[in-house]
Parts: sequence; structure tokens; C-alpha cells
Amino acid sequence: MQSELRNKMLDAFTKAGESYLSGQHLADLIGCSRTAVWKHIEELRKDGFEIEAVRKKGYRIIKTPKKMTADEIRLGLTTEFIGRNLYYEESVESTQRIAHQLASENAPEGTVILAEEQRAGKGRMDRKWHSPKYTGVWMSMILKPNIPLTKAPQLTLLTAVAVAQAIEEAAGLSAEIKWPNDILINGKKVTGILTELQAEADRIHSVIIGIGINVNQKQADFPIELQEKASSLAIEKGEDISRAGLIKSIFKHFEKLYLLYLEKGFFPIKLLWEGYAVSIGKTIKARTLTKVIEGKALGITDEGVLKLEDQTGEIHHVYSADIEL
Ligand code: BTX
Repeated sequence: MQSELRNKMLDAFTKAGESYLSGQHLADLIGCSRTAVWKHIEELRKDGFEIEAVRKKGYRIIKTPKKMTADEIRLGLTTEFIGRNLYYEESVESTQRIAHQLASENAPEGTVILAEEQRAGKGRMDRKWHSPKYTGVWMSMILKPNIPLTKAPQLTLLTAVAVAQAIEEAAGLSAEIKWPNDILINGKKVTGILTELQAEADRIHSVIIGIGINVNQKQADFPIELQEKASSLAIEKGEDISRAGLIKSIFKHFEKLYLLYLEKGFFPIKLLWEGYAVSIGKTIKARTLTKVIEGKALGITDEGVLKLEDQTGEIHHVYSADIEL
């Protein structure tokens, strides 16, 4: 966790934008002495920030460090609660595990655990998620929505929309969603989403949403088995993308959609989701735990359940499956 003073200082610089902040003004804003301000400015400089100091005007951040840091995510963060309590780790087994631990210790809603590398990244159904160092966004978010257990999968669809919007905003790429949780660019998987629950009876204690995004990998960075089906934003864009910028954009879009969802329910999210859906109207194969259903994807219900029409005209409701296009 970051020191509170340092966070307050970064928030003050966020609000100031391009303007200078005097030492005295900063000290008043964050409630410390001018000497403490100076000490924190020096620490930020040591960590790679370039901070301009102009007499009679004050300080202004002109460059952030090359390596992603929690500070860089904090600077410019406009959310109320998503990502405000941020844990930033160098190397972990899985951010999901840490999130589960923190959720059971009552971490506040919106807490995010972010890692530069996962040694045992998790996909759905115990599959593996390849999470190499310094190239991706591997993070888990803790939510505490007051919704029935059965509606939790809707949050996966909501997350997919938020990530697709953020990819558009931060990388200028148009993304498509394959029901329920894959984000594709030019037909290749760039993102996976894993939603897990802590619940008792019908009461949700916490929802842990894991998001994995391939950002700056080169094609050779993917293992053989993923070469054909996976890609990264940098490969698709032809240049590296700022991971901190992408993360902030996800936090912003996610918070907006999540608040809308809590207020108005799933319907407005459904409309947005349909705008990104790649499989609707196409013949697809849905592989569930027990069977394979082939048919035309008609769309999703108002609850987020996939509707498939098979050759005999029967309509199947699919709650969870892998889809082949
Ligand atoms: P999924 O089950 O839909 O996808 C897993 C499958 O995707 C794997 O079996 C493999 O074929 C393929 N795959 C593995 N790694 C990658 C990759 N980097 N890019 C593209 N395809 C890949 C998707 O599960 C859910 C993934 C969630 C990952 C996040 S990262 C942060 C959080 N922590 C954690 O351990 N998991 C989540």
C-alpha cells in the first residue's frame, strides 16, 4: 500500500492538471509541513518522476516514470472508489488468491490487486492464464454488490464492456466480445475475465473479478499453444500502449457502468454489451460441462443468459460454456 501523504499529494497534482502547486498550498491541501512536502517531492523524483520547480509558482509533474508504478496509476485517477485502495505487487502466484484473502479480511469495495507477473495465473475451470512480467495488466477487483447470487454472471458481461470501452479509449482499437468473457481484436483473444464469489446461502459477501489483458507482448512472447489464438494490444496497434493509462481508463469505465447497473439493473448494460458482441446471429458451438450445443446465437436474455436456436428450432438457454465461432 502507498503512504497516505504520497497519495494525497498525487491527488492534488491530478486536480491541478497543468497548473503549478506551491509548496505551501500543497502542505495545506495534504495537511503536513512544507518540509514534508519537499521530502515527498524528492522521493517521487528518486522514483523517476520529473518534477519542475519554478520560483514563486511551485511544482508541476512533467513526466512519469517509464516502469509502471502505483503512483502513476494514482496520478490522474478520477474514480470515487474503484482502484483507490490499490495493492501493487511485483510477482505473485495469482492476484485472485490475494483478493480472496483481502476480501475475507473485509477490504473495502473497489480494492484492486495488481501484479507485474503471475506465476500461476488462473483461467476459468482451472485453466491457466499466461501472465508474463511487465507486459500485461493482471489484476483483481473486490466488489460488494447487494444482488442475488444468480445475477453475479452479469458482472462478467459488465466488465467485458468496461474493458472494451477502455481499450478503445486508451489504445484506439476496436474490440469485440465473445460471450461471455473473451475480448477479441481481429479475431484473437487479448483479454480474459474470471468472476469468482465469496457467498453464504443466497447472500454475496464479495465478488472478485479477475481481468487479464495482453498489452505489450510481442508475438514471440506467447507460448506455442497460444500463438494462433492470442494477441496483444501492441501487436494489433503496432506500438506499445501505456498500461497505467489503460488501467485508469478501465477503472473509470467500470465504475460508471457498475453504478448504472446498481441503480438501473442489467438492461442498459445489455444494450451496450450487444453493441460489442461478435457471435450474435452466427452459428456457433457452445461447449457446456455436460454437452455441446450447435445453433444460431439469437442474443442474450435480459438477465445475460445466451440464447441458442438449434437446427430443430428448439431454443436453449446457456448459462456457462465455451464458445467456438
Ligand atoms: P478462460 O478459461 O476463458 O481462458 C483460459 C484459456 O485461454 C487457456 O486455457 C488458454 O487456452 C488461453 N490463454 C491462456 N493465457 C492466455 C493469454 N495470456 N492470452 C490469451 N489466451 C490465453 C479467462 O479464462 C480468464 C482469465 C483471467 C485472468 C486474470 S489475470 C488477473 C486474475 N488473476 C488470475 O489468476 N486470473 C485473473
